[in-house]
Amino acid sequence: MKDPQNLVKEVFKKTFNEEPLIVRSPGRVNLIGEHTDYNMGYVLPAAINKAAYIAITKRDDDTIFIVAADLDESYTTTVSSCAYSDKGWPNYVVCIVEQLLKINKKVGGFNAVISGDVPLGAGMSSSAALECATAFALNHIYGLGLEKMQIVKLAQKAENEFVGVKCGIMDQFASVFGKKGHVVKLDCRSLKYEYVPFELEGIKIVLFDSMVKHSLASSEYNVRTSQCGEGVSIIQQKYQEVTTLRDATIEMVQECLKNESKDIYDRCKYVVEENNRLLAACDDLQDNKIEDFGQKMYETHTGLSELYEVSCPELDFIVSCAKKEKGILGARMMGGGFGGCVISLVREEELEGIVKRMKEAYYNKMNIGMNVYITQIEEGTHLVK
Ligand code: GAF
Repeated sequence: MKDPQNLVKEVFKKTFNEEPLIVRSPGRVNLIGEHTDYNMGYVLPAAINKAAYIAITKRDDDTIFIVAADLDESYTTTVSSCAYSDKGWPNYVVCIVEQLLKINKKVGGFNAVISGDVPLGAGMSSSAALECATAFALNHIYGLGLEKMQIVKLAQKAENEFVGVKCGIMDQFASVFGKKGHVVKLDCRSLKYEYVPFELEGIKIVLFDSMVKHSLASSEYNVRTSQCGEGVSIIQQKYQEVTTLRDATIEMVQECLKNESKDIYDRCKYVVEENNRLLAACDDLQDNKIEDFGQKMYETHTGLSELYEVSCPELDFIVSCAKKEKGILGARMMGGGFGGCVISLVREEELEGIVKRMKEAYYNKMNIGMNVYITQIEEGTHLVK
């Protein structure tokens, strides 16, 4: 595959005969803290070495002309109509223009070429990456004066409204605020964040891609958000101070939800436990207890699989194989679920053998060829030129 940064540059020059501005916006991993963001808890993501790229220049008219370099396709609409396309891909750009207009930002036409190497549907936030790249680029060329956090919120709103997923803020935040060599501990309620160094000697963050595309993800995701909301309303009848699951304790969940439907009880139990687990995992990091951190990743997977029920047989199988490998410190499904990747921490000296065995085991059991990504933690959204 051609380097996407060079690709957008070349295709732009060939198509428009101009020197574009180029923005890189990365995909993300999340070490621990899954399905906690929309419950106003904590997350621990990082931006990675796979990203969406947009090459862009202003136009004098109202036209939006977008080229998808990888697909060799183009799409034209106007700012005033912001018409969506049946092709799908242009909409991740158009939805951002739509959101900018909604907050009365003056955007004119533009030429753009997009590309990227964030695998689609693998739970690494390819859509958030493209949306953030677009918002950042338009902010720059049209001098809209948006702060980074406003870009994050705008891109999240675009995903909520256009994709129809009531997602939290983690993916867009990680893409924009990521920092090389660090994970970001984000408090999703106050939006206060802290950069925590994550350069572990001899340990790699490895993603095992189940290659299962998460078709259930949007609908079941929204079911989970409302089940959590239902749990909160019940707890609130006794404890008025609880406005989100972030405020609830395990004791409150036991007391108020034990006699409710198993779904509500299990979902809420998982979220409260996961939030506590993340805080304990951050202490492990600080104390350099990386084995303990890894164990918590396994516990998260069990919670996501058995209580939150967002895993699938393929992800469960990958995690069960990981548990047999001494060189893997921890592994769990990552992101919304129902497919996508397992994130793991792997000892570098054993990496080669582990990758080989994991691929073989997966193929033998599922008859699916697995992709493996060895990630590095990189900077968040920025101009590359
Ligand atoms: C998806 C969502 F977009 C995030 O906001 C987050 O909720 C995640 O699933 C689960 O932690 O990636």
